[in-house]
Amino acid sequence: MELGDLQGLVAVPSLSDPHFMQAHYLATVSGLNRINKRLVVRTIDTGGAGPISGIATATNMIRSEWAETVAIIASDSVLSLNSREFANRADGSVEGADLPTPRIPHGYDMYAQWHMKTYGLTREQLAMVPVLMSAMASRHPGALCRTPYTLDEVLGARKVAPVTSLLECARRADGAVALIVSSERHYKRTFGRKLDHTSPVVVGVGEASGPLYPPANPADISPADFSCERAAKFAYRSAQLGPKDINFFGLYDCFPICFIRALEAVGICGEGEGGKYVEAAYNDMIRNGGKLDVQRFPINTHGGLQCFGAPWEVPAMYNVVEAVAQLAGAACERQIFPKPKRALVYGNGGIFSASSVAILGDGV
Ligand code: MLC
Repeated sequence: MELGDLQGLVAVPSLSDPHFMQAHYLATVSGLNRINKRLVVRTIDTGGAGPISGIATATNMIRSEWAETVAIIASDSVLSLNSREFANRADGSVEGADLPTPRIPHGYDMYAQWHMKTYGLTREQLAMVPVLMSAMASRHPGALCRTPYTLDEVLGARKVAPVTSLLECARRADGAVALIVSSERHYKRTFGRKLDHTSPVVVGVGEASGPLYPPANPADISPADFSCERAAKFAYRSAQLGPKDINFFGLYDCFPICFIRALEAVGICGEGEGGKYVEAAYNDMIRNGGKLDVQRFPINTHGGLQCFGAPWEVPAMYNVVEAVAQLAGAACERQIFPKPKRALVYGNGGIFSASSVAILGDGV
């Protein structure tokens, strides 16, 4: 494809370099608007859910025949911002929240404490999440974390909030991903062949919303505040599939509680059982000499936000990139066998404020 072949552009906002109507800005500075006067452009602001909401939007543009090829762009460079500036902008994104600074980690921490009280999640189970994710990341050449953590290292790291240490936070990073979604007709015309087992397709999408930040009183938190269950239900329904049909999961994990809730929401385990599921996977890994088996734990094989890296609203796109690699059988030493036929990717925005789930298939 050439730049001028693009008929649609979807972009998510950037924290480090914000622009009014980010997608229009990108289309203008790249010259895309001049090359294609019929370009359809949209900025999506659902926070970290943005890339998956972008897939929903691109798919709708194609179904409505506004465009045959749509690029989804996510980019940010929050590692290049100095720490104080990052902290100010990140705190500012949840303006009005009655939370200590850093507000975002404290917001998730409040939900983690709620889960501990409600379902018996333990502090160790939370800390096992980055241990598992670091084992995954150590196999990916593009990940920031290249050495697996031990449980003691995670628990002993600098405390950021009451039940959150530094190693349990989304890891600030610079990064960008562009994804092109096209119609089946365009695919056949461009590649001269039908969709096959190496061509990923979008088979269903679901979205749902929650509040921008937690209630001032933790007693007011309820399971209905988490929108991921609803988004997953809509995605499964539109794909006419269920959790057992999925062979790879790319779950948003900005903090361990987000990952644990996601395990429950997408149906990998029951409500309130995410901590036990993580502990079982951790024990399995320890019994296996510290090697995490991707066949038994086909989740975030790239290492997720805590260990692969988290450039603000980009990271859900890394879930998609990893899903595409797994579906194409191109995930190298991280490859799940037999090659997955269906993948679920989840993006979460704000502090459990937006959920977008997409189900991808392998084109056969
Ligand atoms: C930081 N470091 C880490 C790390 N985070 N190392 C491993 N794993 C992590 N997760 C390291 C840095 O590389 C650096 O190392 C040192 O710790 C200090 O990092 P810092 O970021 O400069 O420190 P500080 O200013 O004190 O801030 C720490 C922090 C901050 C945890 C408060 O990084 C933070 O707020 N992180 C969370 C980011 C966040 O909230 N993202 C959005 C998630 S919500 P060295 O060697 O250079 O000293 C979401 C939804 C949405 O995703 O909509 O966006």
